[in-house]
Amino acid sequence: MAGARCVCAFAGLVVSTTASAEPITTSFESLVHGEIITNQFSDVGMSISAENFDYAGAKPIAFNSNLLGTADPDLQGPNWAKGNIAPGTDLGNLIIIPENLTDANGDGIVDDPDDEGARPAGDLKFTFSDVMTGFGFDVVDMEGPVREMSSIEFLLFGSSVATVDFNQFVTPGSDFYDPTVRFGDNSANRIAVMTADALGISGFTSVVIHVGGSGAYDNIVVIPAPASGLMLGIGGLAAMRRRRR
Ligand SMILES: [Ca+2]
Ligand SMILES: [Ca+2]
Ligand SMILES: [Ca+2]
Ligand SMILES: [Ca+2]
Repeated sequence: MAGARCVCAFAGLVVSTTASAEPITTSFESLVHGEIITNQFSDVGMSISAENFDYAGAKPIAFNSNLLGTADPDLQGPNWAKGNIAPGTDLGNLIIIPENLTDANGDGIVDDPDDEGARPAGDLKFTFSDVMTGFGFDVVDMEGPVREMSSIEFLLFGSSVATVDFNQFVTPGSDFYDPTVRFGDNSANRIAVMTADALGISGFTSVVIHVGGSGAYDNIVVIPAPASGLMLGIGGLAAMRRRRR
């Protein structure tokens, strides 16, 4: 019985940490340049997939922004040309929708990563194992949302519940306007977390970035819904009541 009590106490402890729903940031630094993303982020309950409208079978891959002489200098940092991420900020690995998955040397790593530059380029999809209530990200080399018409769509169990056009980030008066965002060649911008409240939804289980042109993404921030903590809390409370009797 002592063991059971220990489990109850632990469940109670989980309530206080999980219910606060701390943001989780994924920076992709565990990957190497050209590494294909499959299930590397299952530990944070996130899977990432890509669709390239011009290249069937594309998968998202890592792009090391610290390298020189890559196939796309616009993705090379850290001296970003513009945007609210200061020049000198080391973003390390980014993720891209690739225009090729060529692996001539057969080491399982894409030899020469390059992002798809067609307009539109494709979709980058993030799927979560739990309901999330916030999403933010960094975007590199978005040349112009008016030209590229990128948007971000939120889905709850497969149903579309909200869409934010990238134009909103640079249009005064829009819900998600940020006067510090500057798009353009070799730009780097941090898009602040959009909360479910601000989106007018209860939460979401996947996010699709409809990528309108060239560009790379990084520092994906998600805020888990406190619901799972709440359920643990109820369970923990019931267990404590049982223990008291
Ligand atoms: Ca990174
Ligand atoms: Ca290779
Ligand atoms: Ca490119
Ligand atoms: Ca560019």
